Amino acid sequence: MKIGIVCYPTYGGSGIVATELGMDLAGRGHEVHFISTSLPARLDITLSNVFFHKVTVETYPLFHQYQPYSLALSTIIVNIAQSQGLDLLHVHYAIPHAYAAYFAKQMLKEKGINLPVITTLHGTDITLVGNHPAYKPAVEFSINHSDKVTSVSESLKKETYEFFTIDKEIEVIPNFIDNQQFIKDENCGCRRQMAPDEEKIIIHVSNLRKVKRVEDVIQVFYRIQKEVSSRLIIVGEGPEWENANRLIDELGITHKVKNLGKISDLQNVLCSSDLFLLPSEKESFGLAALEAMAASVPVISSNAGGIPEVNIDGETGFVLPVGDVEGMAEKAIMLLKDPQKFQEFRRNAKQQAMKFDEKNIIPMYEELYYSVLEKVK
Ligand code: GMT
Repeated sequence: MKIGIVCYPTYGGSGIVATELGMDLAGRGHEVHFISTSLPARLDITLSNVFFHKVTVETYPLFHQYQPYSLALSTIIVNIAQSQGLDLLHVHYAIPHAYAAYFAKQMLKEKGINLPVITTLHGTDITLVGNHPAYKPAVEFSINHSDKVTSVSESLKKETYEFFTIDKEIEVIPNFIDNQQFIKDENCGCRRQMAPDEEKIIIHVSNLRKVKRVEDVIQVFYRIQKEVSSRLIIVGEGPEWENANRLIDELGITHKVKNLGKISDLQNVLCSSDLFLLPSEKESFGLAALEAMAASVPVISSNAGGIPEVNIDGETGFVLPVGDVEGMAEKAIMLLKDPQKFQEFRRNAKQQAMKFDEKNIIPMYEELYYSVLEKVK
């Protein structure tokens, strides 16, 4: 198949899922055309069968800061669909990708071309942004006009039906992981660089937005380090870093917290860690938690959205109500102080990550594509 993939190029979860999916599909012999504003962060463009097409948004003073991204995107979709003979288009994150895809599809229809559109809902495109009155009707319209719609968790599917009037069946295809990438490189030296041998490594990975409740991460760690010799590693960049940093200073734990920013060697850093914290306010799935579990790291998380579908309470970690920093710290301390339970949770976490292995999940997308093509024949 010739597959077009539209995604955000950033470190956000939807871009990562789209990129990993596209590269895997290329490995299975499909021709994959990525359409994005810049090269997606994890995309290996040297792979055969993988192509990148840049969306260029022409700026003009009249537009001020509101440049017409959707217009530029639908134009390039039309061009690529025609020049490359795409069989289908898979857009990740509804806003405004499903909307731009709809208009591209209409333009192509006038040229006698039928381009099936698959939309994957990732989370904030439904729960936070999509639900806003400024966007809701357009998001609802473009979901209803996609040929197929998928969501990354049962929880997100349920929320989509709750928030919008959807007349389509939404298929749940969970996020996935390449477990092969999470085999520890004993020579990487990460652990020693992050903390002295006697300290446990507590880790949080995110784009440090408000929804991630980074201050809860700090509060939980503050309580942990009083009981267990440990260090907090924060991976990622984002708007909440200043607030988090202020709290770290106030609590007097600056010397115990390290921010690595954006890193390329996340797998080895995770493989060298002991416990992952994900206290999010909203989280449709929690790909970051799955990555930690693939590295055999138990997770202390909130019960937001789809997290409980990934992190199993009392088995792979603990799941507590959003904002319950006391409870999260208590469970973390208990686990870190009980070596036997800790090893058991490590094994469970890895086993759970195996269920989400790409080998099990990517064929679900392939089947979906074939069923869509069969329908439009
Ligand atoms: O919140 C992020 O990290 C980015 C965001 C996105 O769409 O780029 O992530 C969402 O999609 C991820 C991949 O499907 C999910 O793992 C995240 O849970 C989801 N984030 C939220 O729902 C807040």
